[in-house]
Amino acid sequence: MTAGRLLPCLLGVAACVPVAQSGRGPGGTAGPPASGKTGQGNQPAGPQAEAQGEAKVLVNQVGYFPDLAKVAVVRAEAQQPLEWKLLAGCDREVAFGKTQPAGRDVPAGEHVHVIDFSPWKGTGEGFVLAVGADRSRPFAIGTGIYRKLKYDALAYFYHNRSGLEIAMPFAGGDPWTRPAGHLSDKSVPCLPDSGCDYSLDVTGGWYDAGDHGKYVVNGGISVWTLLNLYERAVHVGKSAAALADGTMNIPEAGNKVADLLDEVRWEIEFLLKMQVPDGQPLAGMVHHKVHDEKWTALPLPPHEDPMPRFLHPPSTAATLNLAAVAAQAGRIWKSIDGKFAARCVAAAEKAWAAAVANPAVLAKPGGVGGGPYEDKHVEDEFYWAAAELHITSRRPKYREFLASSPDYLKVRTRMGEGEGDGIPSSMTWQDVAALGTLSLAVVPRALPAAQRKTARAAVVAAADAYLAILRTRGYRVPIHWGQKNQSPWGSNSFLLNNLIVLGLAADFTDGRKYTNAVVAGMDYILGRNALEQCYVTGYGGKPLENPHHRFWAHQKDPKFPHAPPGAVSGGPNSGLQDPYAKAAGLQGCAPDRCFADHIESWSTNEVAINWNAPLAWVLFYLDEKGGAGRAGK
Ligand code: 9MR
Repeated sequence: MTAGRLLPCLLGVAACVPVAQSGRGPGGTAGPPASGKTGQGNQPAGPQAEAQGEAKVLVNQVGYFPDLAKVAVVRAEAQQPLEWKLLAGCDREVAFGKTQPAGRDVPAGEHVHVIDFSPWKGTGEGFVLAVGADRSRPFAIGTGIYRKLKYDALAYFYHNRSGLEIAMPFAGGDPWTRPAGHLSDKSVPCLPDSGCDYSLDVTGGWYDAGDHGKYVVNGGISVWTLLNLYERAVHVGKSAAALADGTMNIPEAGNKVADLLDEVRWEIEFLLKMQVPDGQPLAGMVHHKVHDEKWTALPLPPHEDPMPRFLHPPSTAATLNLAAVAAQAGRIWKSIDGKFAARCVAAAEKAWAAAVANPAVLAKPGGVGGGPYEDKHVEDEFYWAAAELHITSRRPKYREFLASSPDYLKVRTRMGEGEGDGIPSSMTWQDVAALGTLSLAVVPRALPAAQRKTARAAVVAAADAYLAILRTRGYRVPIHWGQKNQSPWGSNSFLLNNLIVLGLAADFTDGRKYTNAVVAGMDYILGRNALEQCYVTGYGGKPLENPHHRFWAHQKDPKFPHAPPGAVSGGPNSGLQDPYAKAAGLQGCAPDRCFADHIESWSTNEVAINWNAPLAWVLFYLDEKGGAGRAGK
């Protein structure tokens, strides 16, 4: 194969153009609906796929890096290899080869072949893979495929800030501007009969998801993920400049502080406000959540929310989440804003002490008006918080606690009882032990050399487990849905979190195989999956169109905007908890197909801070590895 730069055909299809630039974003006018089955049920795969006219040649619809793996998937029952061709502009054949039959992919419920066209190094737009008469959607090959997308993924957080007017130029377009939401969070009372009778100023923070709740445990993992993106870039990676001041389109740009940190501080300030004040019986504990009394209907801009809101009782999990991320913030801001750093460390130490004194205060399941975010097991939160506190403050008590934890220097690769039970993944909002070990492995001098080696080896061992899974899957993704073969709520985030582990393993070993597994996971997110669905808004030939969100509610009411580019859907969820998904005929779906790109499908198609945070992490990582670490927009 010859490598070289390809000139796109004048009449060729331009791939990889954010949809917002081609008619359906800032102008607020709807373009043609994505082809495929948007808004309808997805039947089980297999031979039916053909009958339904589903595309057979599945690619990352955004693109591939010239120097990293390039893998596509073909739905095919054939046992023999098939011929494939790579076409550049004007259908010029530039490479060809034979597919590799890969058998039945269990989560997708269909037989597939694999095309590995990694040797092709040519760049350009509008490439197409063809197998017989079947053609893929067009895609790009280049170092810049994620250069804009990675910032769009981070812009998600500005768009979802509470307590601040979302204004131009930061909003990226007039339709996305809106008045500040929930200024009444200035004084939110305790839930009646919940054991306290004060009100707190809990303004600010990010809305959790499509709803207007703010939940400490989900804020915690989201903050950690974004701060880990920063710590990795500074200590292990080569792309800190890409996160520096002036790189993001936010009001704080120009204040000499890395923009990523400015964005994350918006949430940390809110988390600090959730701590029970001195003088109260549970001083130092942290309220689990603040949300509306009842669920509100869609659409609803945040500033028009009429519901009373309440502070829900403190929990040990929320308290340890604050302890962990405030400790993490304390070390990061030390050289940037000493006063803020000291405030964070003090809050973290106070939270730790309160959690030790109240080690089993568990949030209740169920409830109305907001998510429960309940968690029966908090040993993992204790370990995570102790790790962050140890790294930051070096007090012997944290080190002693750490060393006695069963999670010490380990990275879980199987979710325990609770969310995603039995699924091979390392972390969720509910299962956070791995976060402690990842910080210990990333931050220099957190541990003596021998222990640090053990922590890094645990990261690599977890990555090896995910790599082994990838090899068993026809779709070549480093995850499956456990023995029960059931995708969990937010399945895309389980995958994205595995990609973080794989990415760090590559950092620690220079192992290209791990980086290529990260590439493979992102290929799934961006279209190489059973539904040929790009799960991110504004990108790919079949972009996500209608996530469940109270403001980005264009599908419900055309006066409201579409989602801005860069938001990832929670993705397939075998649970099908929402009535829309149930009524859409999804029952019996193969787990990778239990999804509806419809605003009403809150259990398969919501967006959330803990899902966009790992999306941003992985995109920055890949842009560094495959795009030569270019800084700036
Ligand atoms: O992501 C959460 C998922 O793990 C839970 O199973 C589910 C039900 O408790 O809640 C999900 O989180 C939602 C939260 O409860 C409310 N805001 C939207 C969140 C994303 O769907």
